[in-house]
Amino acid sequence: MIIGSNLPNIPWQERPEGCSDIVWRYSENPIIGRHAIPSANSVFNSAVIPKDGAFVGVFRSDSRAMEQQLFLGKSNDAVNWDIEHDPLPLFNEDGSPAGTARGYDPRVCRIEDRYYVTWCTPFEVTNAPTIGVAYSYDFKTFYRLPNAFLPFNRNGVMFPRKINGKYMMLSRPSDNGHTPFGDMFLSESPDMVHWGCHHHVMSAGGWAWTKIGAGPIPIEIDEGWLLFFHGVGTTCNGMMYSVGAAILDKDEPWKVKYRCKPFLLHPETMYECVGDVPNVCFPCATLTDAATGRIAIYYGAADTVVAMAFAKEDELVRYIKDNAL
Ligand code: BMA
Repeated sequence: MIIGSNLPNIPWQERPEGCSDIVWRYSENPIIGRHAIPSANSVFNSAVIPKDGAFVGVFRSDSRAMEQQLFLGKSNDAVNWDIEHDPLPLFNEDGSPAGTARGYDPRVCRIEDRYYVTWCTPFEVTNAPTIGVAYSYDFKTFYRLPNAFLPFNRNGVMFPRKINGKYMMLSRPSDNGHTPFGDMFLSESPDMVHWGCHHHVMSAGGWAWTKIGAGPIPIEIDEGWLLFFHGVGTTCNGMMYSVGAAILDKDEPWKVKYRCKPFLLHPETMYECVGDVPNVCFPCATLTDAATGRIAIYYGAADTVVAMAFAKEDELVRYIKDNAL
């Protein structure tokens, strides 16, 4: 059972006839093409969230000068997106400009009256990757907070509410390059500025033998937190990014209750296997409807376009438990 809002207007398609997959793709993928912004070389690894009966999102685009920036977008149906042409401007909390949101792989999380964006951002001076944090009340003006961690870190993913009075964020310490290792950790904060009390959550292994990283904001369910993550295996031909899932403990979410042994989505379509970086399915967001248990998953495909897939919470939870490591 999903603990959350009823959102009957999220995108949905029933599982195709004859398909027995637990996660199945949208038939009209990709939903966002590589030139959805005039300056774009690619639009991928992006995050969406409901707002006022419609949907908003933060989109990663690599420009034709190969600058990595974040862009705001909006949509009435969460399939057809209107993405702004200029990168997201940031402000300091005193209202002074703080540049644009340079970086990649945004996640968006609503906590109480704020929308938080976390993304992989170059740390001042060094340009080393770390987790940027900004918040907005209206999804128009975003205020930048201090970076959450020291470099090098990627895949900062917040929980949508405080747990035991603390904000919590998953992350994946990394290196300055393409990182041939990586486990998932969880850090706590009393104020969204100071992050500590670090816990180990999951190690790379199985089909994700090189590294793993949290994907969309964890979904609260009756038995804990449903977490989609990306996992990477390295072959003689490079890295493959697939999607897996686990269920974390509700009150101590660094404890993994069940981790699904098989992956749920693996690059196999043309738009996942061919692009700027072949063989990548990189999930950054979900939309859920508590009443029906429907889950729409948004993922970047081949570092080039945005695609969507679907799952039903009850089937997925049963599958994770029946196939737990
Ligand atoms: C990771 C990030 C992701 C990307 C993936 C595959 O390190 O850069 O944005 O999707 O590599 O290239």
